[in-house]
Order: sequence, then structure tokens, then C-alpha cells
Amino acid sequence: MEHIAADDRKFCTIDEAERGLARREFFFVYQPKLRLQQGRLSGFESLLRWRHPSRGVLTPDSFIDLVEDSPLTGSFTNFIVAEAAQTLVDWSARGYNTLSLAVNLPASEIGQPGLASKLSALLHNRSINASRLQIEVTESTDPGSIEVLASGVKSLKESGVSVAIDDFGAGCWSLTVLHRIGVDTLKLDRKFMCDIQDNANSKVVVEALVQLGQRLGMRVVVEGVETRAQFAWVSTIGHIDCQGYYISAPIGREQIDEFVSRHRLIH
Ligand code: G
Ligand code: MN
Repeated sequence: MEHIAADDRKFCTIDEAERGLARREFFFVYQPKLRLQQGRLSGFESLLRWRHPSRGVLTPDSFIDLVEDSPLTGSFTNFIVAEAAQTLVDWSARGYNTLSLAVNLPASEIGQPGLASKLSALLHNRSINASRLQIEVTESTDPGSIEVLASGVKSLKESGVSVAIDDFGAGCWSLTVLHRIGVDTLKLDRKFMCDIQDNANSKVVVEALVQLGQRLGMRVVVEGVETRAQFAWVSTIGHIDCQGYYISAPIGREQIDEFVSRHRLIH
């Protein structure tokens, strides 16, 4: 289990983050995704953590806004995608050839010219099929225009990388992104799961969003599945992927083999 420090957002500085990157204080944990109905493991999402020298392990909530508003953003993107490529190489060597790996990048980074060609080169040089990498686009403080975002997503998809809209339905993403940005996957924010037990209306909303995503040709991932009851319910709503503490909290790199050994992988 992870040990997470309390919210220290206001105490982190960009200098500390820059030093932390140079000193390798940042690392990743991995949260599995399950393909329901087949009951197979479809892949993992890598989640950034900061082993801060005095404050313990911090989650992105404590520092990501700071990084995204700074010139360090590009360095973090490079770090995140390089680590992901290396992880996919390691997985291939272990025979986990079908597992995908998702990374989180802010909308502002998706619009940066050259991202798609950088990823193509990174994956091609390592003989990794680009479709095994998925970019989860997160909302960013300054998302830029939807046109820039849409063209960044288009370039990524042309390079073969898979793209998801992250945390849909609870933040600022509007319905517009569903038809203006051609992503492969829609991830429903975990807040929906919190109240499906007490609020029948929220079940209706989740079912409708799953259908909407699927009719637009997207794979849908339901996040934040924490209880057996939630899992039982999401298992009834169609061909979706699901993620959450009920399946597994994020795990360390060293726990991946054990987790994989207990599951059947997707084909
Ligand atoms: O926005 P995104 O889904 O990328 O956020 C991932 C974060 O959510 C991780 O830091 C992870 O620890 C947390 N998380 C993952 N699964 C669950 C869950 O089932 N419940 C809650 N409350 N948090 C979760
Ligand atoms: Mn995510």
C-alpha cells in the first residue's frame, strides 16, 4: 500500500521540483485496468509520485499545477514518456506483449508541436508497437484552444498512439470534446462511482455516458470502482474497462509481476 503525505501543495516550489527531477526523486506507481466480461487484464496506468526529501511521498495533486504552469512541463513530459517506453520494453522482455501502458499528460502538452514524432521515434527505436502506449489527456490550467488540442490528438493517433480523455464528466471537459476530438477512449471520472449506491440517477448518467462513448466508437473506462457492489453493477453495463481500488490500488514496479501472474491478459 502506498504511504501518501498530507497535502503540501503550498510548500512546494518549482526549484524543489527541478532539483527533484535531477535527483531522481520522481517515480511511478501502476494501477491496473480490467476488461470486464472477459475478466482479463488490459493494461496499467502509470501515476507519477514524488519522494520528497522531507515531506514523504507526494501525489500529483500536491505539485502538478505548479509544474504545469512552469517551463519544467516539457522536462516532465519527456521523463514520463521515456519511462513509459522503457517499461513497455521491460514488459515485452517478460512476455507481456498485449498489455498497454497509459500515461497522464495535460491538454496543454498535447498541443505542443513535435510530441507525436518524438513518441514515434521513442517507440520505433525500441521496437514497441505504438498502440501499446496510451496518452490520457488531463485537464490543464490553461488547456489552450480546442482546435490545437484536436490537431495534437490527430497527430498522436496518426503516429499510432492511443489517446484517452481522462476524468470525463466531473471537471471542465465539455461534451464538445466527444465529437470534436477524436479520441479512442473515454475515462469516466471516479466521482460518478461514489454515489451510485445511494443515487439511482447517477446510474442513469453512467449508463448513458457509456452508451454515448460507445456509439461514438470509443472504448469506455469506468474509474473509481471501490466496492464489490460497484463492481457487480459495472459488470452489468456492457463491454467496458474498469479501474479502482476494488481491483487494485496503484502498485509499485516490483509488484507488477506478481499481479500479472494472478491474471489472464487480454489477447
Ligand atoms: O485522474 P486519475 O484517474 O488519473 O487519478 C488517479 C488517482 O486516483 C491516483 O492517484 C489513484 O491513487 C487514485 N485512485 C485510483 N483508484 C481510485 C479509487 O478507486 N478510489 C479513489 N478514491 N481514488 C483512486
Ligand atoms: Mn488518468
